Amino acid sequence: MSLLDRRAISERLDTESFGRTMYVFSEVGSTNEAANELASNGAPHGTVVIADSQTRGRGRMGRKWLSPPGCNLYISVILRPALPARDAPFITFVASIALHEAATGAGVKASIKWPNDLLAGVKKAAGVLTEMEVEGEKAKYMVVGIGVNLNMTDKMLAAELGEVASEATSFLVASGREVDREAFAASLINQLEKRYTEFMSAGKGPIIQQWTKRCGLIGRQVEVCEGDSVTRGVAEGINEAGHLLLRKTGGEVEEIVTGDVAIV
Ligand code: BT5
Repeated sequence: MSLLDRRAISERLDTESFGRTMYVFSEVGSTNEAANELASNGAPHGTVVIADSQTRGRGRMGRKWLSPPGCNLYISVILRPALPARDAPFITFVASIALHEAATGAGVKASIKWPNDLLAGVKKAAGVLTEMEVEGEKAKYMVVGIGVNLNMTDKMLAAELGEVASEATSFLVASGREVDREAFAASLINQLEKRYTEFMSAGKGPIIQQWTKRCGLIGRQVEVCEGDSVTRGVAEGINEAGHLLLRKTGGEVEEIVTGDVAIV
């Protein structure tokens, strides 16, 4: 498969600001890194950075996002929301909802896993990384980055992802259908603007509701690991701070601020 065609993405956009400034690279270190640099130099709200491959794709907490060429989507959007920095988790939720909608449109049965994963079946097909530059208590700008495994075959997953492969999948493997990358990128950008606009006008309530509906953890017994600590309980939802609510065996509800969740 060849490089991403910028025009094929642009002509499918029905947005006001998202993707109206767009950079499409064949290779970058990280689209989040590039977007952060553009944002610090004044790039407008809605600027999109897409790459066919990344050499330093990043996940949360210094982890890597493996980003081979020719098959997937690596995209970052610059946001300039008038938001308190503490509301940043909601940008990840907005992106997860958009991603879930775009996946459904591509014929993939997906679910959201707190805080930032999209699963197809039980395996990870995509991840969201929200970063921000803070000024006082407010976000000066945010960068929301999304990596989606689209057309990787089982063979490619094994060859490219090494030990991560057993827990990862792609839209192709999950649905048996190849995804048109440009069409998918445009659909994701359209969804991102739509969901972001809803969030900025209607606030957290509708986002919590839409997110909960799409989250595969709700009502399930889960285990959350954070460093050496392990917490178990039934996932009940998220609160206004974006924390995961776990009902423990004694009946009390614990708020989980950060961690990796597994269904047990
Ligand atoms: C994430 O982190 O899931 C956020 C990933 C965000 C990547 C996008 S790509 C565009 C933009 N530019 C960037 O540089 N980043 C963003 P986290 O929850 O920490 O998960 C990272 C973990 O996922 C790794 O430690 C691996 O276990 C696993 N992983 C890495 N690459 C993967 C892949 N291609 N598919 C599935 N799992 C992967």
